[in-house]
Amino acid sequence: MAHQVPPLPYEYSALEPYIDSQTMTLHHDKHHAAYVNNLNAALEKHPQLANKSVEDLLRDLNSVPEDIRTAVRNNAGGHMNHTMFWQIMKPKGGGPPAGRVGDEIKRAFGSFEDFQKQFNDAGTKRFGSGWVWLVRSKAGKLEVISTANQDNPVIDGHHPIMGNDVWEHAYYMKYQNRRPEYLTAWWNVVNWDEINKRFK
Ligand code: MN3
Repeated sequence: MAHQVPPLPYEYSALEPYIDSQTMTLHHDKHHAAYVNNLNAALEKHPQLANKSVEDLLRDLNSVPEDIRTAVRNNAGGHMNHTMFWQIMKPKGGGPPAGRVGDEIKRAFGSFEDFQKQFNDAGTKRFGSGWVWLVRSKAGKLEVISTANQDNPVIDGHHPIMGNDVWEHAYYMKYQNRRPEYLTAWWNVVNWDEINKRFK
């Protein structure tokens, strides 16, 4: 069964005013769909990979045939990243993190505010396109990292707990060149319940 774009778990307009409806429509229906289509096209050449999850493909990229390795890295990455992204947002989200993830963030970063600052800084400084993440590192520590393009942290053995998309397509229509403003606004739609699930 070919990979498919999961439906958005809310309306395109649900994250207004922080993320506008037109951005959500294009981002989900066009950008995410393109990653899925390109992934399926690449995998058609190697049917033995058809039943592997995107995560399994990315965790072991060296076992993916070389002729499709870059396509899988970019497009399985794009599919996995965006599938998480829609889930870790919700209307009327935000606020300080509850549950275990809130405690662990405080322990690792000093305070929620210090964590937000580090996350926003890493997202602002990512040159070009990419993502900013909270991960549980390979060594078991909570860390803020950023990755280029559609690289998912699992490629380097980290567990992605949450991430924000800093490609221009994620914010340009509403925020134009003001990426830091988007990064700040994004905290209003963060779904801490889902992030706590991912943390476990
Ligand atoms: Mn995107």
